[in-house]
Amino acid sequence: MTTEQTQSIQVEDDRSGLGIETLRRAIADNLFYLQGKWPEIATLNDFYMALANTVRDRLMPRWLNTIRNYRRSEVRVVAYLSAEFLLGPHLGIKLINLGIEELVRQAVADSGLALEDLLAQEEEPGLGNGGLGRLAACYMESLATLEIPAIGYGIRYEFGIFDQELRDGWQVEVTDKWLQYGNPWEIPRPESAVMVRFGGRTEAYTDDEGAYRVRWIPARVVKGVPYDTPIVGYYVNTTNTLRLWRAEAAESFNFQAFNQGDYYGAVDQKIYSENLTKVLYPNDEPLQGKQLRLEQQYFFVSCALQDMIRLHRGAGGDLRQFHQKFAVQLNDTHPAVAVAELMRLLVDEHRLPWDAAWEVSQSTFGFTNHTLLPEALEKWPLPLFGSLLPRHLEIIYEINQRFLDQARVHFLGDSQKLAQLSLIDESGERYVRMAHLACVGSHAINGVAELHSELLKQTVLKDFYQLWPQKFQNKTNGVTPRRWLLLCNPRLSQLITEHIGTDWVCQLEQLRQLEAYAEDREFQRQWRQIKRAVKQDLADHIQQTLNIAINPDSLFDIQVKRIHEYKRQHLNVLHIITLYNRIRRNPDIDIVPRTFIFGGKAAPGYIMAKLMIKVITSVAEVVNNDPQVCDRIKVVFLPDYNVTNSQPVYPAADLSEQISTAGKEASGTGNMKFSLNGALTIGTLDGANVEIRQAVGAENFFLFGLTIEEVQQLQESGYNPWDYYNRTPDLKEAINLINSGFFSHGNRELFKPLVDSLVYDDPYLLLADYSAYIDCQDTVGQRFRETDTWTRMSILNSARMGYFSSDRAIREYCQDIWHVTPISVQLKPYVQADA
Ligand code: GLS
Repeated sequence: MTTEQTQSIQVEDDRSGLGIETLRRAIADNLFYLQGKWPEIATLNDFYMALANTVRDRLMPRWLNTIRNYRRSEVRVVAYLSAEFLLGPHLGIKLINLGIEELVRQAVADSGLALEDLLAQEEEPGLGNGGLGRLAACYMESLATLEIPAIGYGIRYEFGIFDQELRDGWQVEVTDKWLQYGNPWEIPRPESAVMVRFGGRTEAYTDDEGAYRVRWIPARVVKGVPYDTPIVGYYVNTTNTLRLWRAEAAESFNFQAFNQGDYYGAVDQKIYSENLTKVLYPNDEPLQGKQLRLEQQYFFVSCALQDMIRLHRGAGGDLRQFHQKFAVQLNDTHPAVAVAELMRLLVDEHRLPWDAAWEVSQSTFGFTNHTLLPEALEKWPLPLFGSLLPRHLEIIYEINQRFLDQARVHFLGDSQKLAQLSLIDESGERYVRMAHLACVGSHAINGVAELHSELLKQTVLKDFYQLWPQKFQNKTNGVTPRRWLLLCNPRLSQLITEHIGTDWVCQLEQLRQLEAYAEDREFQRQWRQIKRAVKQDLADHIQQTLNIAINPDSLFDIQVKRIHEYKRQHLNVLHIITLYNRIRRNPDIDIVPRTFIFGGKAAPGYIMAKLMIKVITSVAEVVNNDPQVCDRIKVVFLPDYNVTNSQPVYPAADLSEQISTAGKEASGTGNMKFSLNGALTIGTLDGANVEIRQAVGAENFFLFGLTIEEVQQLQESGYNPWDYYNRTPDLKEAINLINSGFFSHGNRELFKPLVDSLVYDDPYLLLADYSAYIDCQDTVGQRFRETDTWTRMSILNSARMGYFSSDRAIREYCQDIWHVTPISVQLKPYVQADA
């Protein structure tokens, strides 16, 4: 035996070691023992799973030591409650954050594989609809990077956001079977399951000490099983937990039916229970009003709070100090029932006096609002709420009574004000207003961009602002530079690092040093070269997957986001048709070649949004096949827009379309990703566009359109889109062309709902903004020709985006709302495998 052979192999080496040889051995080992395959018969997915497990092993010491920190009594933990976490693929970002991307690339290459091919195998967990869910994912990543102890609580949907296919230019929804080949990133923890009750009735009783109490006798019980996913920070040990809950049948509950021979009854119960977390509701900014949705909300919130209480008590904590252990953030109103649930747990189950419990609750919760759209403000019909959560309705009544007593003093004699503030909407059919419950139950309320936070105070939450101005804050959204620059744009990241070092990755404000190079000819050349290369990659991908040839030197004009009337993808279409008409009118016209790229899903029940997709694909079909124009305009609709597919898109944009009607987009975060990657924005004064423009400089931003004040004035004075249609020839021509059946094989009915909505109603003021938009687009075209100017503007956009890092946003939440501080995680040895 050689000396080497006599040394014991420490478990640490095999499962945490980072030598190339160790990595290769680990991958081969996982392939054999976990996947049960020889390399010769292994699929790419088997190799992906083997690699994913290899990486997961390397996270374990960090993860377990982070969990140890949660349990320390003096540590305050952030609990981020969100019905959606749109994480995107894990493997790439975990390699980057662990700093092992190159090592692993080499280890994989030594086995004859390309890392990119393995990365492409991953099914992303699409457990969210759009911006709100993606924000939660960026925030989890920043919390870990900033070494803040945090747990994300949400739902482990078996089917996430549907996959989008296009058939004949229409969206078709396909079930997202993201779990079908297994999920290497999660660990089920059945031993930590909790029970969640639904329905039934309540009953008053007197306890041993003679106190009046209420008990809830539920009709059904569902088991919540947690599945944990590690979220690792960038170059730190902190690896926080995302704990997602899956509903299962509570077996004990079925025994009776089963013993009586009612086998099907018992199985029904199982199916009923498992349905709870089966599928994500696919509406962004929804008003669903579906019972199952309320069941989902209550389910995960109850699981989360029971889990937190157990953790707190397990660490020897007193429930009167619960708020010192946990800072709980409500990500929109979806988890707002938490306010009533925490009260129920504290008062009914743990026998705290009401006032003490209320103080704990209010000190625990913070509430973020993410939208002003009236149709998105959640309210539940009272009978539905009461039948599902009878005890919570009583608690809400009690909260409301006490709250209104307090408000009455402030608004003496103003009964209308009290009716407006009430947690119960009694103006017609009665509803529970979830935003009101969240406001009353939280110590801090915030919007997600300056403009949005101001509008909240003036509109939907005006009465609450009058009552408690001190509760209101702004926390402008941010995005993580690790995924949205370092990972998605490696070429640009490298160029930046070569010039200013690596600090920007965690201190995004450092990008400002690039300003010094904005006029530097050589730097500009390199900047352009990279943009060109990235555009070429996207062009190749589009050629391969959609068989559309696009010119990488054309202006890439990109709008990717959920399809919604307020986001106005159809305004963009009107511009395309206007250009098309110009070329047809004057075939020799000198216009900048443009490639219009769209991507986004429409809610399956949102007919108008689906028609918007059809109009885009129909215009694409005509334009792309018209020999007169197709070398100057191309239109592409990228199917199945999701996190994975978006990553090559942001870096390739020259122009970012952020054209929502002023006052409608709460913030936007795509706007940030584009600008960070050097795209210029054409946008309205809406959401975070306002702050992006301030940051990058008005001269580096293409502004157009009505301001929020002008929008309000126009609507108050009686907006008539028909007048705009009639007095704007280009607009009329564009709309008429759609109406004539030109883009629909002569079918004049197809787009009639869309056209009628525009010329007779136009709730989002496309026609009012049309001329300003076209003029602004003309300026964009001219400026694009001034290559050096454009490049300078592009560099300055990236250089000045530091503020929009989710690290900055999370620091603000920590300081102003959660009052938590970083704690570094010490890696204690976990195996002593000495010979
Ligand atoms: C949203 C808003 O519409 C976006 O403007 C915002 O950026 C995002 C995150 O704050 O939240 N609200 C919502 O319901 N879906 C969103 O994307």
